[in-house]
Amino acid sequence: MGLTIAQKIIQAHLLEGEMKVGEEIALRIDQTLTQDATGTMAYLEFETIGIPRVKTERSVAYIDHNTLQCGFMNADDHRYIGSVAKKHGVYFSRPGNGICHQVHLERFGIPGKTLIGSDSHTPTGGGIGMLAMGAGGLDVAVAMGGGAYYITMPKMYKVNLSGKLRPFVSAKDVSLEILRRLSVKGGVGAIIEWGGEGIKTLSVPERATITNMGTELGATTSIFPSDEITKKFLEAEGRGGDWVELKSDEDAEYDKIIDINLSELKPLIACPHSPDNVVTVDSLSDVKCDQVCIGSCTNSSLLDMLKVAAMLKGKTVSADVSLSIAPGSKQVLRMLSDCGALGDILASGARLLECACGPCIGMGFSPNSAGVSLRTFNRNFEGRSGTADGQVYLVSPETAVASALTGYITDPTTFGKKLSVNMPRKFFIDDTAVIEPASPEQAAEVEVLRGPNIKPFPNANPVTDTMKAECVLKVGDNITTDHIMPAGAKILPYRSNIPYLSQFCFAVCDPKFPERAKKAGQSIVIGGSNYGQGSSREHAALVPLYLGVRAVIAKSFARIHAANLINAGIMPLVFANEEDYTFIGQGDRLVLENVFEGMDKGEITLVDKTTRKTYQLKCYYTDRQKAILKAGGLLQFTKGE
Ligand code: MIC
Ligand code: SF4
Repeated sequence: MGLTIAQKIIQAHLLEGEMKVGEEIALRIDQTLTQDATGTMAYLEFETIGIPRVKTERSVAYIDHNTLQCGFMNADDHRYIGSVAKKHGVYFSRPGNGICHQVHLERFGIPGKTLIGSDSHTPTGGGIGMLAMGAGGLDVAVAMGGGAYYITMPKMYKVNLSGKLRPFVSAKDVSLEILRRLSVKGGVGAIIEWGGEGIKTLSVPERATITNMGTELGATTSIFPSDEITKKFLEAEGRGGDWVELKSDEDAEYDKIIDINLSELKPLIACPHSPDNVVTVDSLSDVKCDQVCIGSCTNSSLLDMLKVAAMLKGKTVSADVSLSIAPGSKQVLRMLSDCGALGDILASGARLLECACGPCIGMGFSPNSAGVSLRTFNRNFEGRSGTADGQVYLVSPETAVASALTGYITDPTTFGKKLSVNMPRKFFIDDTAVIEPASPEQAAEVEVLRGPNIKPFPNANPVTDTMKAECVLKVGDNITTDHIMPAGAKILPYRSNIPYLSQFCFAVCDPKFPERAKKAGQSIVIGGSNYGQGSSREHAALVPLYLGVRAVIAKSFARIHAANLINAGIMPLVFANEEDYTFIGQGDRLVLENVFEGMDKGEITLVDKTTRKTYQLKCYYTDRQKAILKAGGLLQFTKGE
């Protein structure tokens, strides 16, 4: 039987396990990336593991999330990451150089290589044929130290594209279409390969938009072949030598095949508060906009920005709309400025933000009260914008501009017949904002600079055979990591200060949760399906750990979050009968019995002392995961190895 592209890369990097769907496999990791909001913790963990120099082919530390610097916290963390990177062999992309995924694609990504990043949108690298996955910071730390990355062997889905996008219909609309069809759970446990004749009409930035947003499907990752288009992109980056061809075998088998005819797509929009809440743009034409934001790792490439500039040229943004533009990297900004397109953008009345995540993670530019904000981003979870009642819609850059100009949600295909931009054959290359690490000989002299915001992480808590705990919170389906551990300008600067962060745990669902959990001492959280979807932030596990959470019982879990819980020594458990979810209430006194035997059997008994009922819970832990839980988390497990 032939192999898919992902299976080929997995086969070439397989350290342990068999390529059988559902089995745990261990992969050799060629490259890692971190960003600053998850990076401080990842490097603290790397230091604790105690390996002097990274063993990957390339590891890069980016500063892109925490760039507001209201006080010493972010600046201290930047200095910490810069110095720790220098000491241990990691390249350091300075603040202002751009969003990790955009810069990594431009300057470091290589087709056929494995990449893990402490950010859920790492699959952006799939746009050039990398096997690129989001992971918790600790998994990235272990990989930097030369350790394997463990995943469950995914199913293989294929999306066959045919036709060609019409003018003003965009790669973003392809992402929204697949989300409309599959939902935010539709990609769980799968790698999505994009193929068919239609991919020949999509450039690398467009492909990267699509693989980036595959994260919102819950997919392990998404990948495009590496073809002539990939080659042209790498050549434009002066990296033609990094190109290799990658394609699936003719007789490769897929678990699911989805067909999308690009020519038939219409501009789409995801309504508040979920990326799969998708309708056509023209169905919302009476909705007035307050704010429009263009940027984020989904839509901040030069191609996107040139289209935006072409649409804005000679026009003025509606007086009722505040428009922001954040190019994805210094390279994009420089080229926009050199060709005059930046002038067209600014002349329209747009506000220029720095090359960073910014409003996407609530770092400034929050909308007004109940404001309608159209964003070219990938997530519109409730409260994420920083305005609790903000109404965030996800759109393409084309829809964003058309709407910013009219002041209403506007279908951009009504805008004109043609939208063409000239992409340069060579990109402007300037890597001065990437600091090289010290040589192994000089590394000993590098001092790691730590600020007072860095606090020790929570103590390990090995799983015990009987675990008595109170149900301190019961939540519904699709709880995101933004619910569990919110971000935003006020909280994000404290990512290396777990005690401080703990005050905000589950603030969106129930502000009293931290107090209650602390009082209970040991606790359990009950969740619905797809618990922990969204980001890779391990803080959504470390903070509950700090507050005493010992287990989360849910109908199902998102991949990265389940791994983060185990890494933190918290048991993710699944209801054997989903209906049992209904019977457990907040405040119930719960006991997990015969845990060790249950872990081996794959089924643990839960006794609800309050209602005197007994339930069966499934746990699908591998021997490695059982050992991690018994050790009290991956860090202890790794140190003890
Ligand atoms: C996000 O988009 O939610 C983030 C912020 O980039 C996160 C990482 C984090 O929480 O720091 C992600 O996607 O993993
Ligand atoms: Fe940054 Fe937003 Fe992308 Fe996350 S999704 S990496 S916050 S731009």
